[in-house]
Amino acid sequence: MTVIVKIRRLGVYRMGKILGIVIVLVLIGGGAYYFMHSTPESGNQNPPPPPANTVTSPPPPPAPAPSPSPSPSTATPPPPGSTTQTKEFNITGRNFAFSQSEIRVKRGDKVKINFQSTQGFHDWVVDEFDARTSRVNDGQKTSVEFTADKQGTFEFYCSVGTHRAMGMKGRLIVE
Ligand SMILES: [Cu+2]
Repeated sequence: MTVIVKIRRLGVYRMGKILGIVIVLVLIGGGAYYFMHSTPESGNQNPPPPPANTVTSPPPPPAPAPSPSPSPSTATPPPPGSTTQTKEFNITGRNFAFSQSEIRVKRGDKVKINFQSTQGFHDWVVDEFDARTSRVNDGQKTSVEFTADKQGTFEFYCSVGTHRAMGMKGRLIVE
């Protein structure tokens, strides 16, 4: 009985010894592994870049100065709705002139021309806005409406015969 116990104890002793050796080997191997992978390889280190690189590198382009918000008076459409108003003009025509030679409105305005002939056969026309009254004789009235959606100075005239060349014209100024 005691021999078996001794053998068993010996076996346990040997098992423990082997286990201890294995643990030591694992620790050594792990340490070696850690050591190989954590140590920097000094031979492969790149030399620091020459200082000339930083000297010759161009400076960053200067940022564009922030410009104040532009006021494009001619490029943007007029604000819708609220500021639009109808401007009405009463104009008469005779041989050979209009009662007024200049009409001034704001861009985006609706324009209404009430035209009456006091002498002769006339109309009132602005080509750029496709605005044209009917032709009327002495005492007759007519009218035309259009939107002055372009800025500039335009000529209004009478398209009857040679009336325009004879002086039946004027300026429509859209500001
Ligand atoms: Cu005329």
